[in-house]
Amino acid sequence: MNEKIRIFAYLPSPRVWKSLITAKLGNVEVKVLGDKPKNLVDWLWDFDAKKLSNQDKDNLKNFERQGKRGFEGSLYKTDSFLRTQPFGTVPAGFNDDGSIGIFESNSIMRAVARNSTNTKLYGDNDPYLQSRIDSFLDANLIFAREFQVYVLELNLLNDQFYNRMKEAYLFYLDGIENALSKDDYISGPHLTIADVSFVCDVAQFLRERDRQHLIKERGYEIISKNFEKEFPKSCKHLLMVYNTDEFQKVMKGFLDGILS
Ligand SMILES: N[C@@H](CCC(=O)N[C@@H](CS)C(=O)NCC(=O)O)C(=O)O
Repeated sequence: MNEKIRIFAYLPSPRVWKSLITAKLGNVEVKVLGDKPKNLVDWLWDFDAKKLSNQDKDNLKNFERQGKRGFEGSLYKTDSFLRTQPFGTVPAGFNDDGSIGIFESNSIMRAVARNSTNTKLYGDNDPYLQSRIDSFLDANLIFAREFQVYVLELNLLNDQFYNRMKEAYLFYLDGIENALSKDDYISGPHLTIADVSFVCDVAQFLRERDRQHLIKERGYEIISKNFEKEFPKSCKHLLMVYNTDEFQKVMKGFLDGILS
């Protein structure tokens, strides 16, 4: 199979899992390049991403840029990386020859789904069904963005960050719980990329439970404390989908022991 999508990112990353799970469900070839988060300072951020030596870094001073979000210090982003990835973020997706950049993990996942013959994953080529899936993905991104800020600010947690996160969590899960009262899957009668995105982002959010001591030290309770009771349909759905082969092969027990 030929590479259809390439992704450069820190690994492991639930943002990349969205595309990898979709690739498994849709039989699409995705190539992933990357390293642990702390090691990405030693990589050339490019379609042809590669690990840099100190000598390489000296020769590539013109590509040295300051990290903007989640990274401190210098990153080596090529001009062509910033042309194709205007926000300069990872995961960075590309078409097969690197001429087109695709950013935002939900959009990279959509690109994988659009390359699949399994059209059910993304609304069966029906513009309305596809747009309904997009609606869930947009709602999911707002939740995920609040969550990104929450995680980055956990050491400095205050009422404002905490309450924004709590509201975003309750709003998103309330909508998912309602959707699951009507349909077997989030966006209709079968699994779509709306479910993939939900599982990856909510699973990552639930891992706030690992950090409950820190959250308590800051004077707060974990936001997902009553997830199982408050959102029973979402919880059941999460576990059901998470336990299927394609998800397990990528997520490798990530949620084991986290839910009661
Ligand atoms: N919502 C985006 C988030 C991407 C993002 O913010 N990535 C950060 C790391 S978590 C980044 O690449 N920062 C680059 C920088 O600091 O310059 C997605 O899901 O892809």
